Amino acid sequence: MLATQSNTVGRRRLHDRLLTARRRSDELFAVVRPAFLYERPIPERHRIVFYIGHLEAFDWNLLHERVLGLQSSDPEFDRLFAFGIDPVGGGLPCDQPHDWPAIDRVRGYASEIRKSLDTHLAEGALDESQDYQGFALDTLLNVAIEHRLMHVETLAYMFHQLPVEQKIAQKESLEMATAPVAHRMIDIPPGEATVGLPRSSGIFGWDNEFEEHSVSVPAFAIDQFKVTNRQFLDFISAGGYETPAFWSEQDWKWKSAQDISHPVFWKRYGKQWLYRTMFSEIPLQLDWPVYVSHAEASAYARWTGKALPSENEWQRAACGTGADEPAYPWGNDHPNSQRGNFDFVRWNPTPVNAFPEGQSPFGVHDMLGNGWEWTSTPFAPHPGFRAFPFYPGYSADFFDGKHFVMKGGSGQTSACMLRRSFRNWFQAHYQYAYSGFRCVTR
Ligand code: AVJ
Ligand code: FE
Repeated sequence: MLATQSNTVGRRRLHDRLLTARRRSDELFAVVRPAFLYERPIPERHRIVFYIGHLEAFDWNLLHERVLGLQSSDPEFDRLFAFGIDPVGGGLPCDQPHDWPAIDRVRGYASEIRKSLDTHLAEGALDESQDYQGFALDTLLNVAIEHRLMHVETLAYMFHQLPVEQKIAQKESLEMATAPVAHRMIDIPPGEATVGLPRSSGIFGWDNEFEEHSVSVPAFAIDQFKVTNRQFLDFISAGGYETPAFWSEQDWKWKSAQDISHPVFWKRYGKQWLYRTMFSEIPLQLDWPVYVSHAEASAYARWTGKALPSENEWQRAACGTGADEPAYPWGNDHPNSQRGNFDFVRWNPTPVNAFPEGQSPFGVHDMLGNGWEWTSTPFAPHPGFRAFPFYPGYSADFFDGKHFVMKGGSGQTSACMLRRSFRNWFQAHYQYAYSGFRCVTR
């Protein structure tokens, strides 16, 4: 009886979190002027309209039959918005705006789903003790919530690429004065770090976060701060984009074919550099972290004679205290706005030294928030990995040696995904994420 009551309370709390996440995604879509909802700001991704349907289709496909025993009234949309339209020939997608249903139909589909899910999730009739393919209802609800919140971040940086006239400007707090950044490296002695999440913890995690394991990490030194736009400008001035020796063969080919000569967030204006914020263009902010692809980050690292950290090194520098490792770099307190730039407080980065209260036990700053950090580690399963049976491709589809682990988080990362085991990943040539890096020497 008691167990059932607390489960019901837990479900209500998760349902509330789902409603809050929906408000976030609704607010974000409202930033795009309606005339531009069929645009595709990033060539590799879908048109914006897809995601309006996708967020709801995902929740529906996960829950309607498996948990709620409901029939779908629109299986065609369920499929369309689960995956979108496959690019023909494996290249970039080439679907046209008119290939997609009218916005009113998409919105109608979305609101029907919300109504139905909310009615049934709020009912007391759910059997809380039941498991679904071995997973509790809580797990499925967390999957729905975090899936949506991950898309809120990927949509934010997708909308970042939309021309400013196509967006309704929101207030950007850009002014944050900090002391000049004094870069240095911090020695991390050899020792242990704990990577991954134990299945027994009861903490929600995605399939790729399990199982927990201990790694022993040789001595290395790591940048105290993320690499800044100022430092990256030095790389550009030194001819970084024109020197093949700094690039792997594949990365050089990509850079040359795409004619890339600076971070995608920068814009050359005569002899001046501008920075493209979410809603404006401002002078390049030299103390902000640079956001670049893995390829550009690796080239910079090679130029300095350093390297990108491995996932294990990153974990060791963030929380690897040996015993009783903290939940976050700063300790066990829940994330709050003094600890770093995350959880949607601002649209843009801050200087890299803005959050001394977020530093790790070794004194490394800004490890959570203000931009993900690329690692040198290809995305691969931890020992003991098992794909979620209700979403088999979530991670496994990307264990292909072409995706690299990113750790940390950005201004648009929800606090719930700052847990130490969370892993993000993108391809080496993906320039659009809020993702920078720091370097190591060994
Ligand atoms: C974990 C951010 C790489 O956006 O491709 C959303 C998350 N997967 N829907 C992505 C995701 C399916 C994923 N990342
Ligand atoms: Fe998705």
